[in-house]
Parts: sequence; C-alpha cells; structure tokens
Amino acid sequence: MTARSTLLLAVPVSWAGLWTAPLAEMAPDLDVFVHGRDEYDPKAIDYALGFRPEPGLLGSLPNLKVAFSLGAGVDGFLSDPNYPKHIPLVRFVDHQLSREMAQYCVMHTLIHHRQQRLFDQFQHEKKWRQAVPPRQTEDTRIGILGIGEIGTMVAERLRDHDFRVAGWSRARKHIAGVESFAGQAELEAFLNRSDILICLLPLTADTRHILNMATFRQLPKDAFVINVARGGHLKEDDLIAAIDSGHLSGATLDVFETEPLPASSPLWSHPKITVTPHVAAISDPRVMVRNAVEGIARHKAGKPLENVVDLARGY
Ligand code: NDP
Ligand code: OXD
Repeated sequence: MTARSTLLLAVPVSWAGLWTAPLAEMAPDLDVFVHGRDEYDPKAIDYALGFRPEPGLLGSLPNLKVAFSLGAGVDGFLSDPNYPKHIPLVRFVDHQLSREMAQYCVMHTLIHHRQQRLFDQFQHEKKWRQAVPPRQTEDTRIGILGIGEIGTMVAERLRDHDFRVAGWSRARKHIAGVESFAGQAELEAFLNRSDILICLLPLTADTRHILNMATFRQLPKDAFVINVARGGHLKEDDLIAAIDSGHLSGATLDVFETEPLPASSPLWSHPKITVTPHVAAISDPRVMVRNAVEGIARHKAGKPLENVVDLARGY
C-alpha cells in the first residue's frame, strides 16, 4: 500500500471540480484540499498544483516537496517574490497542448496570409470581388520567437505548409527546413526577415516587453504579429501605434497584460487586431492531472522529476 500524501489545489474555487474529480479517480491515496474552499493545515501539504497561485501561498507551506504547474508557462509562479526557491517546479509539457497551439498559429497565419478578413468584409458588403493582390506562400517568411516544445511544433507545421520558417532561441536549433537564429546578436537579422512574427517565448525578465516599437521597426513593412505567449511580452500601445502608422498590417492576440482584457481596452475594437480570450490551447484537465499524478509517483519512488523548471533561467 502506498503512503498517503496531501495535495493543495490552487485554482479558482469555482473551477476546482475540473481537477478534483480526476484527482479522486486517478490518485485515491492523495488527500486533496482546495485553497480558498477547504480548511487545511499548511504543515500537512506535500504537493501543490495550480496555475497562478496567490503570491506567498507556496512559501507558507513548510513541508512542500514539489509544485506542479497546470500551464506550460510558469511566470504565474515565478512572479511571486516569495516563491520557495528550494522547491522544484514542474511545468506542463504535453503533445496535445503543443498541437492545439500549433493549430491556432497555423489558423491565424492562414487567415492573415489568405486575406480572409478582407473577404469577410466583402461578404458583409455583398461584394463579389476576386481581384486582390496574391501572396506567394514560398515568399512569406515566418519568424517564431521561442523555438522550444511548442515553437518547434508550430515551426514544423508551418514549414509543412511551405512557408519559409525561422526560429529565434538562446541556443542554436537544428530542425529540418527551419532556419535558426540564436541569441541577442542575431535578433535583428531574424526580425528583418520576418513577415509574420509569432511570439512563443516564456515570460522572463529578459523577454518582458520584447514586442515593442524598436522590435516592430525592425520587421519588414506590412509585417503581421501573433502573440500567443504572454501579455507581458507586448507593449500594447506600441503595437497600436505601429499598426496605425501603417508599418504593421495587423495582429492576432490571445494573451494580454491584464486578463480578462478590460472592456475599455482599444484592442477589442481595433479593425486590424483579432482578440481571443487566452484560448489558443485549452488542455484537458484529465491530462493535466495525469501529468501531476505521474510526477508525484516519480517523486515518491525517488526517481528524477521530468520537465523541472530551471529557476535561474525562469523557464
Ligand atoms: P519552452 O521552455 O519549451 O521554450 C521556450 C523557448 O524560448 C526556447 O526555445 C528558449 O530558448 C526560448 N527563450 C527563452 N528565453 C529566451 C531569450 N531570452 N532569448 C531567446 N530565446 C529565449 O516553452 P514552451 O514552448 O513549452 O512554451 C512557451 C510559452 O508559451 C509558455 O511559456 C507560455 O507562456 C506560452 N503558452 C501559452 C498558451 C496559450 O494558451 N496562449 C498555452 C501554452 C503555452 P532555448 O531553447 O535556447 O532555451
Ligand atoms: C499555459 C497557458 O501556459 O495555458 O499553458 O497559458
């Protein structure tokens, strides 16, 4: 029989059932408490599972052994100045998540490339208009900022649609048919050749506000921006100014500095900006729970954990 252990679930209380039900099914030897809903003894908590735990929460659990993120991005943990740095943080890495992200990026790339918004407008105006300047796929250069778990799949899928794809990362990558740019020294050359720029970086001190006016000026005229990483990567006012000046042709945004995006945000109604409510990938809670339950089993068996975040790098 396995020894019982205790898990604290740090998610909005109204959503907790999405995870408590599969936890009860997959880990009957785990006592689960929902932060904000249940009374619990902080000293009794062995493991934590959450997305954006409230600052100070994890540091208040003296016997915490491992924290598991429900997301691939862990900025919601590491922005806590009191995150207990001796506790390993395991992030969510999953094929299905990468596939959903790739679908979203391919879809919005194609909507832009095939000028679908223009045809939507023609339909609205009941206009039969075929004469729009054609865009050649082989001539369209896509640049992906961040070529990690998700960026790699996005690059491969877009390459398979015959686009000219490049990625930017810290270390050089070797992906068939995808050009690699590495490090700050190669960022400008990467931006200069990116007609569609897709951001898939983790949010860290180094990448915050990387999508700013200086970056946009280094993109070719009429470039298009897709941000699916974090709102903190983008200076929203700079994006609007770069579009309104005619330098950028538009943008698709899934993530925002403030979420939910306030009704007063000009992004909602900008004619050249598509807004989606942080839904580029919606993971199955059962898969997220299985991931954490497997991690807990590895930890209890004394095996090395997988997908542990490098706390010094921030991702
Ligand atoms: P990974 O950690 O696997 O990849 C991160 C990539 O960014 C790596 O290629 C890394 O380079 C690169 N990178 C990090 N810092 C720098 C830097 N300073 N300069 C250059 N390159 C850098 O992350 P994932 O692919 O799993 O996820 C990426 C992000 O996507 C998440 O952090 C999250 O914010 C976002 N996301 C958004 C979702 C949504 O629904 N909108 C869903 C899931 C994720 P190197 O390889 O050299 O280390
Ligand atoms: C994630 C997200 O980081 O959904 O996984 O944003």
